This record gives sequence, structure tokens and C-alpha cells, in this order.
Amino acid sequence: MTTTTESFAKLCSSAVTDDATPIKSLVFKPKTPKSATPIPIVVIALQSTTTPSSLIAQLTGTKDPRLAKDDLIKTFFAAPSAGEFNLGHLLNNSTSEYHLLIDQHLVDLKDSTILKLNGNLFIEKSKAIEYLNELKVAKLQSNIDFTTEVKPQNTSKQQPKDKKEKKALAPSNATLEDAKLIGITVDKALDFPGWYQQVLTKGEMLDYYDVSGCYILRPTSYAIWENIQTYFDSKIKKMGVRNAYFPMFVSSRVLEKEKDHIEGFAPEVAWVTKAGSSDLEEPVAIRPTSETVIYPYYAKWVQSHRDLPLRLNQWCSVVRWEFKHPQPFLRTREFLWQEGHTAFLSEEEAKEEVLEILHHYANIYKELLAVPVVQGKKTEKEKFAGASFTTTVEGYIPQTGRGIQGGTSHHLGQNFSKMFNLSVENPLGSEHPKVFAYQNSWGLSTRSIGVMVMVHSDNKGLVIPPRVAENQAVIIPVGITKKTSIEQRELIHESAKEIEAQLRKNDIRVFGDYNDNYTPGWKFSQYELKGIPLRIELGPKDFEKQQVVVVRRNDSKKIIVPISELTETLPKIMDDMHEVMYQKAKDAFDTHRVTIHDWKDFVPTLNKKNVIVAPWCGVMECEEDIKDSSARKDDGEEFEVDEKAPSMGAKSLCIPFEQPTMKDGQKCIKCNRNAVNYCMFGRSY
Ligand code: 86X
Repeated sequence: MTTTTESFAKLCSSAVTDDATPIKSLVFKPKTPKSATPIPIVVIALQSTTTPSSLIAQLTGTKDPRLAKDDLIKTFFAAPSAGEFNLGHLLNNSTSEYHLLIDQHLVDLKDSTILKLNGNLFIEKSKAIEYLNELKVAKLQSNIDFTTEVKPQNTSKQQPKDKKEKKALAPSNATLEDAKLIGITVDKALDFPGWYQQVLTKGEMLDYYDVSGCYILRPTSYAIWENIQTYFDSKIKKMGVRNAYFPMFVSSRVLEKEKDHIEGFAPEVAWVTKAGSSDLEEPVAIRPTSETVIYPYYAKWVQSHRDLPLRLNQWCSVVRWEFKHPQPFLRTREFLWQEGHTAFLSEEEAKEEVLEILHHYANIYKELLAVPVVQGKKTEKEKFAGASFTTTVEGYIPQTGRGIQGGTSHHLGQNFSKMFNLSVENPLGSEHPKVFAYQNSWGLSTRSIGVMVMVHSDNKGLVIPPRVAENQAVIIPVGITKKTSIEQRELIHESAKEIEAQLRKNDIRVFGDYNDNYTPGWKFSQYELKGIPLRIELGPKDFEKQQVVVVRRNDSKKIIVPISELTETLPKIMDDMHEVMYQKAKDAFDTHRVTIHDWKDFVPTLNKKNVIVAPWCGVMECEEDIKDSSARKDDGEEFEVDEKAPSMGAKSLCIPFEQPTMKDGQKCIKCNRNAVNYCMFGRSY
């Protein structure tokens, strides 16, 4: 028999319940000077909840709490040992202070849930909570989210070495008013980086890793990548591109074959120098891109013009050891991408492909991710140095007002084919000079997922566009109360499962959540956090009317749909959601892409989180001048006070294919030369 008080024992039952939810009662002792009496910390949590001591320390304002030894537990709570301690023993202490932390997951359980304490003791959740609330503990904290990140102790400047990108809680003024700790606790509009980090981790897209700049792509984000892969892979295969895989290691001899273009990148190349403890005779690099790996084999494989075109693509990861601040998806040291490398006999064919690929990239953004992009050509300064020209799709992040490159498609001309001797005998005959192949390369990476998250997600969590979402809908039984008969409850569950099977048969990615231990409200928040596009609610009244309530994640719109029409209606709802999400994002981009003609408007417009379209001379020195002159200086000019705002100058993002009409004699926005094009400028990622 345990030594819990009789009054607590009366609340409990010892009848073994197989599906009870196990909970744990832990006592921690914080570090205190030997002479001082410690104030113990009691944690009551689900067995499955991890309760990090760093967070316990932060919540209680104590130092280094450790699990208490038996003697402290005996002294404070008259429990025989730490292992036998449970919440009943709290009654044994009415004199000394202690902290009591209660897990949010426990509080959120349905009242009727049976909890399993140690020693085969069971108690109904409602009774346990009532009991805990009546204890009159001075330092009671309920609804603790044990997954909350810990604030750094020292908020002053940290050395870069310990400076984790894993962000602390938001500054207090950005804290969401009614945010439960389990959900997003920072406002997208007020602390965008803190919000981004929470949306990704709490939405289970990504986790942090102990190599700086590297992140784990969890199934939710990897599924989005797979959907992008499926789409693009089928598009390029239709064009005649084939997939292949080349090694990730590059010898220095091969890497340096492309010296001119590599030069600027050299500091980012990662090298393997050891195997075990012995130095490699020749270190090998890890591919930062695969031109030098692939092109020697193109030269070998192409012997006659009949071997052209040669069009290969590979899906792989690449490593660029950047030293700029890493950002999940946007700037990571390893990332996933596809790189396409193609070679043609004629320049025209090659150039045609460049645009075809760019068009597919634009459609990945528009049709899959519901993100608007501007297609255009990079300036000489911003193009890939190895290319004859670079085309790009450029996106826009409203909260920061910055542009972001979303994918590039290069025409390489004969630059590489001459370097690697990728040539064929002239089809006109051997008396004509041999022809060097015309090449392209093109790439799109998992950065696209970061752009999608930044553009659509909100203060409730992820918002994932339906065409790429791993799960498109979740079915949740609702309105089941104590008064609902068992038969009624069964009917609803059965009906929900039938709907699920029917939808799945029609290729709608759906699952049902029939867990009785959580309230519908708790589930709603969970799936909002995770960005599931549609919630399908089925309650007793709906069942009677043979209908469901469908709720859209992006705008919370509710639609009542007869069960018999669901398979037909859901795809239409999802298409409409996609359209609404795209339009909303497009409106934001369109209203923040401002065409101007006077330099005096340039910096003020930029400082209002806009990108700029302006007439430009096309001269590289002028572009550099624009960048220098638009770097944010504290010159008294009006701009938003935001420490995290970039102070960098505006780069050219692209020369959009879609051009405003140019007036005769129009001058460049910056210098006295005549303008040749409208160019899009902006601060950028
Ligand atoms: C440029 C060019 C090109 C194929 C693409 O943009 C699409 C897919 N490649 C990539 N680039 C580099 O060449 C490069 C080289 C080294 Cl060594 C590096 F460390 C970083 C690089 N970054 C970009």
C-alpha cells in the first residue's frame, strides 16, 4: 500500500484499466548553496512528454534542477522513494513551499480520460485536475508547454559560436495575446524570424541539428519536396531529359578545371581530408554543383552530332559551406535540388530549352506552391559567371520586403564545351570546323519550400497549399458528449471511416482522427498548426442530415457539403483555395512592386518594404552605385525601426520579361545615361 493520504486514495481506483494514459510525477531539486533550503519543483506530466530541465529552470527561475533523491522526497512529501512518489503525496506537505508545474498535454485531455499513476493506481483526469487545483500551492503553473524553446540566459550580444539559430522566445511585445504555449506564440508581423522558426518546428516541417547550417527535413516538408519532384520530373521527361546520378566527391584536379568560375566560390567548398585518423593522400571535395563532375563525361560520351542533344538531370544534395547566417530552407549548408545539364548542336534549340525550363519553374511556384514569381533575365553582374545568360524566377517576402531567387536556368553558350572539349564533327562535313556544343544548366532547390512557408503561413501555424500537402484533409468527429449514446457515437465513427475510405479511393489524401482522449478543439488547433488544408467535421446533427462541415485552413471558411457530394466537391474547394491563396500572395507582391522614375523615390520606396521596377542603363558600375547608395544608413531619413531589417543595399533581381513601355529618351533611374530596360531591384535573400 502506498502512503498517500486517504483523501487522495478515495479519488483513485485500483481496477486495472488497459487503455489508461500513464502520467509521471517528478520532483526536481534546483542547485542552491549548501546552507540554503531548496524549493523543490514538482512536475506532473504525461509519461510521453519530455520535460527538459533547462525549461524547468526557466519557468521556475531556478538553476540547474536535477531529479531529487529519495531523502529530499521523504523530507518534503513523506513518500517512501522517488520511484513511488505521486501526486497524492503533495497533500503531505502543507507547510513548505514548492513549485508545481502541470503539463499542457495533460490538461488538454478529455475529462473522462483515465490516468495511470505508479503502483497500479488510476484516477480520472477531471478528478486529478480538481485535486491539484485545490492544493493551494503558491507556485502553481498550469498548461506548461514543455516543447517551448528556452530563452538564452544572457540576452546581450553572444559570441557567434554559441549563438544558436534556434531562436529564443519572442520579445514580449511580439507575444500573441491568447496564444497557448503549444501553438505559435509570436506574431508573424512583429517577430518574423522567431515566427518562422516556430512555424517550422511546431508544424513539424523541420528540426534543428547539431551541425550549424544543417537541418532535418521531417516527413511533412519532405512530402512537399516529393510532390515538387513528381511534377517537375514528369515535365522534363516529356521533354526528353533523363535522370542519372554522379558521385558527390570531386578531386581537386577536376574541381579546378573550371577555375575561372570557381574562384569566387572556393571558400565555400567543403573538403574531406581524412579517413578515420589517417590523412587522405589527395583530399576530395564535396560537390557544390556538378559542372566539373559531369562535363568530362559529356565530352567522352558525345562523339558525333547524332549523340546530341544530351540531356541529363540529377536529384541530389549539394554542399556549400556558407558563413552567412544560416536560415532553414533559404540558406543551408547542405540542400536538396535538381540540377539539369544539357548539350545541343544548335544555339537555338538550347535557348528554347532555357525558357521552357524557366516556365516549369514558374509553374512549380504558381501551380503547386501558390506563390507568384516574376520571370526575367539576370544582369551581367548577377548572372552565373560561367553562363552566357541566366534566367530566373524571383519571389517576394512581404514581411521583410525582400526579393528571393526561386530557381535559375542558364544558357552556357559554348563556354564549358570549349573548356571541356565537348565537340562534334561538323554535320556539314569534315572540311568544316568542328562544332562545340551549346549547353544549358538549370536548378531548383528546397529553398522553394521556405518561400512557400513564409508567404502563406500565419499566426496559427503552417498553411500548406493543397496540391503539395502530404495530407489534404483530416476528418474529426465532433459534438460527441456524455449524453451521446454509444450507438450514436459508433455510427458517427463508422460513417467518418467510410467517408475516409471513399475519399482515399478518389486520390484525396485524407486521414481521420478518432482519438477519444483529445477534445475536438484541441485537434482543430493541432491540425491548424500543421497546416492541413481542410478539416472535415462530422457531428450527430450532421450525421442526421447526411452532411459534413468542411473548414478551409487558409481563410477559415466553412462549407456544408452533403456526404454524397464530397468526392466531387473537395477537389473544387481545394482548387478554389489554391486560387485564393495565390491571388492573396500575388496582390501582396503586385502592390509592393513599385515602378518609379526618380532616384529620390528609390530609397524611401525600398524602405517601405517594396521592390522597385525602374528604367535602367544596364551598366555594371551603375548597378554597383545603386547598391551602395541604397544601403540603409542612419542618415535621419524616415524608416521603420526594426533591428532585424536588412541594412544591405538593393541588388538587381532581374530584368523582367514583362516590360513597361519605355518612353523615348527615358533616362536611367540613377545616372545620366539612357535607359535600355526596366529592371527590378530590391533587398534580397
Ligand atoms: C553556380 C550554376 C548552376 C547547375 C545552377 O545554377 C543550376 C544547376 N549549376 C551554379 N554556382 C557554382 O558554380 C558554385 C561553385 C562552387 Cl565551387 C561553389 F562552392 C558554389 C557555387 N555556387 C553556385
